[in-house]
Amino acid sequence: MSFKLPDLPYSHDALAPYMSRETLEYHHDKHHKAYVDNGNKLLEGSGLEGKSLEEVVKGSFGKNAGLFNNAGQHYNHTHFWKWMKPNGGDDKLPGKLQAAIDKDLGGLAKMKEDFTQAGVTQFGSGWAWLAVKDGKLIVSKTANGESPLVHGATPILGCDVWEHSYYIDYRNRRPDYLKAFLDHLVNWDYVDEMFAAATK
Ligand code: MN3
Repeated sequence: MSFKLPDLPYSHDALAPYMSRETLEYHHDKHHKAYVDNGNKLLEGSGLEGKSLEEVVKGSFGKNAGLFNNAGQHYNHTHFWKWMKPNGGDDKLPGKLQAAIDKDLGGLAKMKEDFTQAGVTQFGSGWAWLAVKDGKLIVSKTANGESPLVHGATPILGCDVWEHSYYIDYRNRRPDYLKAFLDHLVNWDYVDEMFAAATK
């Protein structure tokens, strides 16, 4: 198996004005492509060739930093594009997911507040997360290419808070970017799909 850059599931213009064509051209076409190209070079001779992407991420964590950073970001970004959609972020969540957010996280408004706080307080580059751990939803943050996958949990929603994800559109206003992501971009149907897979 080798890594392959997935196509965006929408046009480069589709997420404007919340995420611009220019941001997606740099972030998907250049940054994500670099993780794929570098990951493929580092996969050779690593002993993890032929494994699934999740297995490469988990197998390289703490052992092969170069491969981990690129494979981890490839995993994160592959889902990140699908965690967004045009006209996303409406608050009508699928029933089971909404019920779990109410039960484990004190409701959608509180979940958004905690997710934003996680993203704002992640110093430097990294990700804010909604994940399933031991059957329950949690909000967390990680640095660089890490994800809940290497902390015993399954990510179901993540937002990239590295500056390349928002600086063109929001300059230094990371809280505004996180608010736009949650209120206008999140594809809750894809979050629900990952939630269902993680809790079955
Ligand atoms: Mn990124």
